[in-house]
Amino acid sequence: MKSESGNQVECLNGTSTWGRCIPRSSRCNSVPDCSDASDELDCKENSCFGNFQCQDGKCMERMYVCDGITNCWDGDDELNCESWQCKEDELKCGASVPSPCIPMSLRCNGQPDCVDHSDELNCTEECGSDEFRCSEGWCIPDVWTCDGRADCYGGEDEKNCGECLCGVLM
Ligand SMILES: [Ca+2]
Ligand SMILES: [Ca+2]
Ligand SMILES: [Ca+2]
Repeated sequence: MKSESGNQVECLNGTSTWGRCIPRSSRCNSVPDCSDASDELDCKENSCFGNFQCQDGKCMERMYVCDGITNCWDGDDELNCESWQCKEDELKCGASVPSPCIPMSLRCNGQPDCVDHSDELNCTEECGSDEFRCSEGWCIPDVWTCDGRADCYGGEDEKNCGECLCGVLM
């Protein structure tokens, strides 16, 4: 890395998909963000900065820890999830185990990031006139109802859609 200050770090060659710098959280997450992958250098020595380190040394974003999917080679990202603690700028998805900690910036961004959609709970008091309220509380555009894909956690946006009127040619 060239320099690190505040919430950004500068790529060695100065180019990335983000521009000259990348967010600090992308440093040592095992995803190359700088075009020269300089953000993934010297990561084991530095304990992956704010990210999670697998026992084999691989780094990854904390939101993949205790998300129910094994990401570390030996599965240690899904161990001891009862005691997995979120940081101050993170949100715990639901109360079940395992449940991951996601960045607080994903709360109320209009897109469910937690499996149970709890990050989109209680975000707006009312849905707009062209929106549908899911029972878990988040609003989806009307056009997402009856589009054949469940967007609400309980799938109620795909209920009461009217049955296909087949059989009229009998
Ligand atoms: Ca990275
Ligand atoms: Ca995982
Ligand atoms: Ca979200």
